[in-house]
Amino acid sequence: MKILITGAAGQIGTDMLPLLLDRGDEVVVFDLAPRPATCPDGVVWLRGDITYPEEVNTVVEQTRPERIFHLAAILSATGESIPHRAWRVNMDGTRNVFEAARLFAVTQVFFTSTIAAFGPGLAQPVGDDVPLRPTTMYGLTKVAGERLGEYYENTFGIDFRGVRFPGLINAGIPGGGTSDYALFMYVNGMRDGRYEAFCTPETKIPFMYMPDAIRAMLELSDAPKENLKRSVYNIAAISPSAQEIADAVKARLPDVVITFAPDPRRQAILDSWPQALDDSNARAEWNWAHEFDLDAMSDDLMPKVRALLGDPTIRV
Ligand code: AKB
Repeated sequence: MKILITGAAGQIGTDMLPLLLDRGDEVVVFDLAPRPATCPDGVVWLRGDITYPEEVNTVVEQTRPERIFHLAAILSATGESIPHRAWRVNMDGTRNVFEAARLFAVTQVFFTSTIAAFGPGLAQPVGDDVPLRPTTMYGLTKVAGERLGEYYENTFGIDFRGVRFPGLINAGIPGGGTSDYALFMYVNGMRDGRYEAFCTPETKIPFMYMPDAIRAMLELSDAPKENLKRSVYNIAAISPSAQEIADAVKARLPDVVITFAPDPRRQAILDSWPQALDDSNARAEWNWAHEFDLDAMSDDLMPKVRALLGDPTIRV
């Protein structure tokens, strides 16, 4: 199957590309960034700006993918520093993707939403069908993206699907998210022997290891449409406190020093997000089940981070 991925130079795309090639998909990437050295042979890498409809239309018209995985987005922390650019990329870019899918008969558009779509004060664990009152530009653009996808499905017949991702952790370069404190504990802890987290030790949000996240996208994308009662699903895996993550790193790196110095601005964002998600609909309708708990993730992640730190082509 021919698949177009927008924003594949980011956290998810980097790990997703080899998995798609391994299962025999034909993969085209559309990203503002140049082809990274890590990009596997066989991937067609087309550079362009998601905010320009003519560029998105040209790529979709020329490549004619069956499915688009729309990953291009500016995340929460970066989005708060450049909110107007975040609107352009996340809102205009998403509209451009749906419009190109309509114009050139793309069967399915897969959208990555987020726990940032939720706002403060919700009963825990947070379900699929609660009021969505996000406090960040990133979060509100993701809520709008969910509703826009449903509009394109209901109005133009595009098969729209998506997941609300927890904070994602992979052996990669943190992507400008407020949830990145977890990944920094591993990467900076291994690189520098220390890390000062910008949150409190008690901070608790949902997290997911990248192999689980990518498997979730592919399983939902391939699920029989008749089994699905909604388009966008909460998916969950683990909800460790920041202290528990620090303890998991320290259990494997006894000399690492992880301290906490909360940044009020980023702490307020984290406090507005769910502590835990109810993903029972995903588990019932398309058999979602995570595989990595905190220990299994830490055991698999840390050797990969060590290899990343030793790679001269990658600056972490
Ligand atoms: C972020 O921190 O902005 C993202 C997210 C939780 O969607 N990782």
